[in-house]
Amino acid sequence: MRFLLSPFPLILLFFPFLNALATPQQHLPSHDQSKILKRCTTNDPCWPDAKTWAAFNTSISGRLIASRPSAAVCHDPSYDKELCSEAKTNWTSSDWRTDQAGAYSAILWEVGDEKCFLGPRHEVCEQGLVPPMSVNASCVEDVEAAVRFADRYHLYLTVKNTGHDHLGRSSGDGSFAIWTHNMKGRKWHDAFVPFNAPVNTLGVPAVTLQAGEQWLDVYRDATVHNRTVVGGSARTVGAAGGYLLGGGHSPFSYFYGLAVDNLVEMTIVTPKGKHVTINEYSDPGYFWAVRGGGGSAWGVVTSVTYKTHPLPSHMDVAFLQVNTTSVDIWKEAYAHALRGLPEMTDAGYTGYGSTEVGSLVQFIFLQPNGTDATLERGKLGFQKLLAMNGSDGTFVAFAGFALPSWEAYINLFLTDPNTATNIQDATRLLTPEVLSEKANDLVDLALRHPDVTPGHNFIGKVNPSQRSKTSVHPIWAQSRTIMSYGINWPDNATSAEKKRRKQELVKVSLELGDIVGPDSGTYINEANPYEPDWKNVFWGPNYGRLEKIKRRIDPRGLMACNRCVGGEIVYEP
Ligand SMILES: Cc1cc2nc3c(=O)[nH]c(=O)nc-3n(C[C@H](O)[C@H](O)[C@H](O)COP(=O)(O)OP(=O)(O)OC[C@H]3O[C@@H](n4cnc5c(N)ncnc54)[C@H](O)[C@@H]3O)c2cc1C
Ligand SMILES: *[C@@H]1O[C@H](CO)[C@@H](O)[C@H](O)[C@H]1NC(C)=O
Ligand SMILES: *[C@@H]1O[C@H](CO)[C@@H](O)[C@H](O)[C@H]1NC(C)=O
Ligand SMILES: *[C@@H]1O[C@H](CO)[C@@H](O)[C@H](O)[C@H]1NC(C)=O
Ligand SMILES: *[C@@H]1O[C@H](CO)[C@@H](O)[C@H](O)[C@H]1NC(C)=O
Ligand SMILES: *[C@@H]1O[C@H](CO)[C@@H](O)[C@H](O)[C@H]1NC(C)=O
Ligand SMILES: *[C@@H]1O[C@H](CO)[C@@H](O)[C@H](O)[C@H]1NC(C)=O
Ligand SMILES: *[C@@H]1O[C@H](CO)[C@@H](O)[C@H](O)[C@H]1NC(C)=O
Ligand SMILES: CC(=O)N[C@H]1CO[C@H](CO)[C@@H](O)[C@@H]1O
Repeated sequence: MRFLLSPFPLILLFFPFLNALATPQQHLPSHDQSKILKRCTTNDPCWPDAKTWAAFNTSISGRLIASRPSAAVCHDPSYDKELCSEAKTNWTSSDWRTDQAGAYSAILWEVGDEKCFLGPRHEVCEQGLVPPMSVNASCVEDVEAAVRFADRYHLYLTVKNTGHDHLGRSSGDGSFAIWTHNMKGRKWHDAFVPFNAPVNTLGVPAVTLQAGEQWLDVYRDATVHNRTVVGGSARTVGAAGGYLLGGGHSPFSYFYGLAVDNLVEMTIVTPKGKHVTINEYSDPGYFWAVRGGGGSAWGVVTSVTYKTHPLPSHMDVAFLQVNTTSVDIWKEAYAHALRGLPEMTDAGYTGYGSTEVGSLVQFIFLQPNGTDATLERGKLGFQKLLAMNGSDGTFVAFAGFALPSWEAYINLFLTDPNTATNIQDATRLLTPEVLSEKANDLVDLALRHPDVTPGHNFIGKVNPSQRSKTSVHPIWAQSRTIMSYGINWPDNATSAEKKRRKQELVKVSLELGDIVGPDSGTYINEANPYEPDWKNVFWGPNYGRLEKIKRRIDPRGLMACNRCVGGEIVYEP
């Protein structure tokens, strides 16, 4: 076993995410790619009156919240000295944000094109994209009541769990929200048999999570049960909501696939307001759709049951860090690093990476139960990069160490950074062929767009055995990394500046699409919120079947979100 502490500064800028303002399609000139969402918002005369809301509130035991943006407590008329000071201290805290109905992790999906920041008390605080009414759901009955109310009054319905979404799918201008965060609960099973399974079906070790569970809590509890679960590399991301519905990548994906591959059953309130249990026996089409179909398009998930796995005996961790002194050398180094990823991922490593154009490339790799031998094998991919060490002021470090447990890993490395920023990404999944043949093009793309920063929200070979049972883009069976080009802006950026950057990101998506080819795709949870060719890029050949199932499950089109199956809301850059 190698030493326990990293010798390198861990400035790991994982997970650059999303973007910007964006108004739902219904407020914009129509666009040939989209239909117009015709549902009631607070801005419309068909929005229910106060009496109707009060009666509804009573029917759900007073659980209706007039939700407000997270900085509202710092402005009149809702100024509160203590809460405002707490807001200032915790502004970038992921826990503080996920505990509020009206707070979102990327500030741009909270404020939209309006303003509500931590400025002076007299400054305005506008509602932005925060749903003005939210149900603080505590049980299935609350969810059923809310879905039926939304259907009856024809409301624009959104579903918010943690508010981490990168595509703005959990907020919505003038919408009515179901907030699932407080639906907590975990039940561990030694031998779980799905509902309606054929007799003699063998049970599997599993865990049932209520809709509001978050990964850190699940991992900690799993450890107590000597098990682990295929989940995100994050503390506060939801374990039973959007993460799963979009696919869900994990440090365990090399061995056990995506989160959707581990789903054995789900309970969900359908858009028709009915609570049902779905699995591969009870409704195979619907079950296939929720395993990658994304966002709130399919109903409101109330619980999920995942297979569990043995805890690793230890976690092998490795860092690769390259410091360069010029753009040309950075280009060469980064291209070598990209070409090395297939070898490293073949050796069983998953990882995350970030860069600073011209000066830095850094990756963290990890492998449950990895050994010196697996690391030596993976390192072979980086020989040309390692050979650059020492010339032209280039510094290359590569070091591995072992942590004694998964818990030690999560305690040290699970951080939820980039909160309250305006980051958004253009992304694609890259195959070994693209990585080895197109590395220079991928690096040049970043240099043509000085505002973007390349990075990797996930690196890894994903066990493909369940791929055909899920609706995620089939490219997941081959891909070795998510390549992302992130863009950001300060909160005080002008509308024109924001628009310019969003449009630039669309250009990056198009150029990236040209490099990887039309059959490639991306991870929908970490995609450009303004992806132009989104149906194809998000789901490829699966989109047609998804759309058919959507029409069966949601014939009245109650559940719509940005670039979700059905396509009723398509935010414009
Ligand atoms: C710090 C950070 C780390 C991340 N790490 C990873 C990672 O390691 N692996 C990975 O795959 N992804 C990761 N992601 C991306 C993550 O998968 C997405 O942000 C995802 O959208 C989060 O889902 P959520 O339910 O927590 O968030 P939300 O924003 O609340 O919801 C996201 C979407 O799911 C819908 N939704 C949520 N709950 C329900 C429900 N009960 N029923 C129906 N629809 C629902 C919402 O309407 C919305 O469309 C990370 C994101 C962040 C911010
Ligand atoms: C709903 O009712 C509760 C309890 O009476 C009340 O505290 C809350 O403010 C009400 N919500 C709204 C939006 O009026
Ligand atoms: C939401 O409900 C939970 C209990 O389920 C309660 O603890 C919490 O205070 C409520 N939040 C708001 C904002 O009403
Ligand atoms: C977990 O493993 C430890 C050590 O092997 C054992 O003592 C403990 O009883 C186990 N816990 C459970 C819940 O199985
Ligand atoms: C790691 O090793 C443990 C203990 O031998 C084993 O139970 C577990 O299945 C292994 N996990 C992986 C991912 O190899
Ligand atoms: C490499 O870059 C990182 C991040 O900028 C910095 O912290 C570190 O000191 C640099 N190392 C060397 C050897 O220059
Ligand atoms: C790169 O060179 C530096 C300075 O000589 C050395 O400390 C470091 O270990 C070398 N890196 C690798 C990966 O060998
Ligand atoms: C935004 O704020 C920064 C300082 O915080 C300032 O330098 C910059 O000029 C401001 N930009 C605009 C467009 O107001
Ligand atoms: C609600 C909340 O998360 N509050 C935290 C804000 O930050 C302070 C200081 O870090 C914490 O002590 C609070 O718990």
